[in-house]
Amino acid sequence: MPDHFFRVPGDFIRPGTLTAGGLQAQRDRFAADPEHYWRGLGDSLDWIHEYSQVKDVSFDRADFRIRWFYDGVLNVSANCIDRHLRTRADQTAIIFEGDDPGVSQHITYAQLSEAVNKRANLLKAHGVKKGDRVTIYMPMVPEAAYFMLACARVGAVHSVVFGGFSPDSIAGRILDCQSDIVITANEGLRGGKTIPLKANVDLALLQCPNVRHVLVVEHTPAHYLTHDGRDISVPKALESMSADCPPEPMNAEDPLFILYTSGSTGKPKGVLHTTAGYLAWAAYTHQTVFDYQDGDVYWCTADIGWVTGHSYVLYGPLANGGTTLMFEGVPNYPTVSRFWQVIDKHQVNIFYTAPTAIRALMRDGEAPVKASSRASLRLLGSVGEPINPEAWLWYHKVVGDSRCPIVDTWWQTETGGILISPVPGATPLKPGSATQPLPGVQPCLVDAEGKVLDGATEGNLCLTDSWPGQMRTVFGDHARFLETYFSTYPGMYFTGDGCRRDEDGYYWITGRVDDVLNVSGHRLGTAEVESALVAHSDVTEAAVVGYPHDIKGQGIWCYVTLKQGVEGTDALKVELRNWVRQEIGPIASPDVIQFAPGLPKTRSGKIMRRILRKIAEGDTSNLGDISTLADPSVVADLIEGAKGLG
Ligand code: 6R9
Repeated sequence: MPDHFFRVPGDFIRPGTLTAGGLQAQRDRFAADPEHYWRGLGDSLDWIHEYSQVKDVSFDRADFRIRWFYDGVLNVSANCIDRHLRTRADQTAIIFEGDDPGVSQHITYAQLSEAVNKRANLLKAHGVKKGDRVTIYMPMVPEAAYFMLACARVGAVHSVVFGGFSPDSIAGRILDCQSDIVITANEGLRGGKTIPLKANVDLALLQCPNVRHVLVVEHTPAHYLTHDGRDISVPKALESMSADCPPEPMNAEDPLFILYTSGSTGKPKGVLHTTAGYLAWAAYTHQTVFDYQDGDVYWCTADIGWVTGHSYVLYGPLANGGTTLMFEGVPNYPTVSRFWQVIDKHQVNIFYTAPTAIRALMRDGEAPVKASSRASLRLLGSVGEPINPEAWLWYHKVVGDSRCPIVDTWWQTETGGILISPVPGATPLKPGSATQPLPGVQPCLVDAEGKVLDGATEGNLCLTDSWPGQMRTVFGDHARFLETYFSTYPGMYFTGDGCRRDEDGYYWITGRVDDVLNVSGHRLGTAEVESALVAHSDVTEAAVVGYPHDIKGQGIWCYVTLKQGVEGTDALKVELRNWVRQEIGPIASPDVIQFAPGLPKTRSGKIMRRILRKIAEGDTSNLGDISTLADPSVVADLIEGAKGLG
């Protein structure tokens, strides 16, 4: 793959776009006076009581603290709504595009204000107080946004559980954060199918006797079972609610939300984010990375159940007074042109999605994309996993008509917002690289012993100092927080990712370090091999894991999904093996190629390598929990297909 710069076309720059000079000025300001630089972010918020203290951080485990803007008082919903009403009451805040292409809705800031205030009063009427945890299990509809903001308005801590999770997963999360209110909808809609959200909650609550109330949004006409005294119909209850609920004054460090995320071990962790720092970072990064300006229509396809939905569907865009699109559906319903049709219908300027979606759409070729205009697009974004150069180039050329820059944004649930990313008017791009840290972000690469590595090198990605959007703790388990993130390399936050830094100072995330292979003493990123495989014209997707090998220590096992109509022959295996040797080198030569019609993925599209490793190791007696997979049935096929290969 070419390792050259893509320069952003000159006509991308508008008045107000951050250019190379402006970005460098920000970096210089940070270097000269960090506190003054951070104040610029704090001052972008609307405060009830101004803060005077900017930052109080120590990553030393004996004396640990992370506090930002910590003597200030503010409210997140007031920042996302009230402060815009004077100038933007009639501007669209949220565009809703339903699963059914015939359904869409524009919600103005004035309408958003009324909706959120009423729901905030509804929460209060059901006993929700500042600091209480509220579980939200909803489809991608405006009601989800209304209730998240209503929680913020009354000072309650929301815990959004992705609408694809099972009753058991819901129950585990409700119990872990001791939440006694659940908000759900009777049904969700995705790809023309209904999802029985309320019925799932009913099952979950068999394990959660502590839950007092379930507030039910009526999204479809379908009837649902009502447990008397516990379940409340939201539309009925709203009839008597006032549209005036004063925002609760919150300390900068009061919790805003909990979001559960999986680690490499144990049950999901409740990542806790607080009020001011999180919002300041979501707003700053949304504005800077997407060059968001007044009037832009911005669409992030992430579900509100993931951190990307929190920061870049909801909080960042609304803090900036933006117009954000919420899409209920899926990329291939009713047709594989759906994304591009939505872009034309709503004249979307900025489009932010995940590599897995792009690779899936690549399979169907260019025609479904080219059937749309996409003339409104000016910027494309990628998040969630390394984007292989092949997919990057397709995204750039086919979706973006070679016009639109791509921002490959690296971050995590734990980081609250983007940390490493191009700034599109300023940073020359390299396909597959998240490029450089944003101003104020201080990454470093360390070796296994914790030695900091300089220059062009490869190592484990850490952050040597805090940024405002950093998570503050694991809910209910601060010791686990310190253990997971601050013990591997004392004094630093360890991301769990491996990373290469090239001679231009560009960062290339190589994937989770738990996925690093050591083949004959050579270190190799699984993502590198995958990237090479998917660059082959017959391959759609690939997942690579290590397995024990008598001579090399670890061998390379490649699960490969072929394009439709391509036959998985032995000749093709030989060809792919040679292809990888050619793309990376002989050390990367695959030992096993297994053709796989489907890969085990979480519902957010991440490949579950843990399962693939077990299958490759021949250790299938204990695969662990596979219930969170989008399609658990692929596992049996893979076990069958693996027989006799290793
Ligand atoms: C935002 C989000 C975090 C992990 C992270 C890394 C991977 C995310 C990436 C990327 C390469 C990118 N990741 N963005 N890898 N390039 N642009 O996805 O949060 O679900 O917590 O996942 O995803 O491995 O550590 P989360």
